[in-house]
Amino acid sequence: MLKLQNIELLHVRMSLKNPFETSFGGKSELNHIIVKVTDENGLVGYGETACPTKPDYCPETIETCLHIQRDYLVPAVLGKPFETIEEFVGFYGWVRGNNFAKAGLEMAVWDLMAQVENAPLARLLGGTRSYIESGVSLGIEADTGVLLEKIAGFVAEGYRRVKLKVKPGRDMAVVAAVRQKYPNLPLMVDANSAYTLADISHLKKLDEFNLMMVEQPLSHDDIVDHAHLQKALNTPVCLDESIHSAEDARKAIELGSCQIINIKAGRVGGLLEARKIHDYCQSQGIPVWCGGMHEYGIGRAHNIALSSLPNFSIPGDVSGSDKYFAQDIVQPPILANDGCITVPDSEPGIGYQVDEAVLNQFLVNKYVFGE
Ligand code: OSB
Ligand code: MG
Repeated sequence: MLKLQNIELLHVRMSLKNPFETSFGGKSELNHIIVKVTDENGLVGYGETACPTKPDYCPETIETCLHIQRDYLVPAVLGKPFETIEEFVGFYGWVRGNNFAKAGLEMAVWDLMAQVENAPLARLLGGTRSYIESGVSLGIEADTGVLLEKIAGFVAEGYRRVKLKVKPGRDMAVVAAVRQKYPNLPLMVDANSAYTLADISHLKKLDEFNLMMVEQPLSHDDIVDHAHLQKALNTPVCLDESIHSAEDARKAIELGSCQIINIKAGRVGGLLEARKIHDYCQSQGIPVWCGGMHEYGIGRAHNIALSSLPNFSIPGDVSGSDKYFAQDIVQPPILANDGCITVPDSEPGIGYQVDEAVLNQFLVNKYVFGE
């Protein structure tokens, strides 16, 4: 039996090494919430709500996440005994949406449960990989020469695939330039909903470039138009924003809206739902990969554990921390070696230690509940 005796919500602000631009805007500063849970025996679990500051990727923001966590999720779970993760998420099953807010708390409980079981988180989840293949997601650059230089650096480091952010006006010519220089590079694009069905003939030009996939070309909440688009394209469509649950995945796959799904624990409310999507996709022959939300070391460690599941068969957006931050909040530093990240398998839990000194350096606010 488990029981959360104390919950801390830590608003931690960090700067990205390089500003990141997507079709909906740019950012250089992150405001994530580190969720720290302590059980009756003093064991501590960590999770991360890696929600964007502004409601530009999803409807949630750092402030809505704090509101939902403080006013609804924490009161629903504090001090309540539970045996399983299903029972735990059931405490707040009546809360609609707000998946990033839920995920930070749920992931902290997974870390705690792994420690109670004395097992690495990857093993508790059912992971089978000893290392994960890592890719990079590169923002839109005003100057294609700058983008090509960045790609050269990451390719030299050994990263296994490159994802380019695209938008109307910064798409075909950019992809053509990258393809010309790297004819065999595993390459894909992510449009973050920048196009509509009126752009079908334009998007068909992507088929020339032998891309692994095009991610979320159409509306953030659509699965119907994506099905029309997928019929017209040879390039596989991958959904990100549109998928919030295993039910969403089932509907999208039944409609033929995509051939690949990007799984982010935050977007789907936690690791339990992420694993359900993984399992359903596996049963349907649909490969998945782990997306990223510029996570700090805690969320990144959870992503590594998730990516160790067998159907995560395509390199994802989980890169080494050094791509994003001058200094991260966990030890040892999370690094890719020849494009691979080792899945921690010796210590119980997420397998990285939180560096409280660094975390406190970036701490903006702290909310403490319980004893
Ligand atoms: O659409 O996958 C996305 C970052 C923030 C919000 C949305 C997305 C992204 C990324 C970066 O592509 C992934 C990463 O490097 O963590
Ligand atoms: Mg995406």
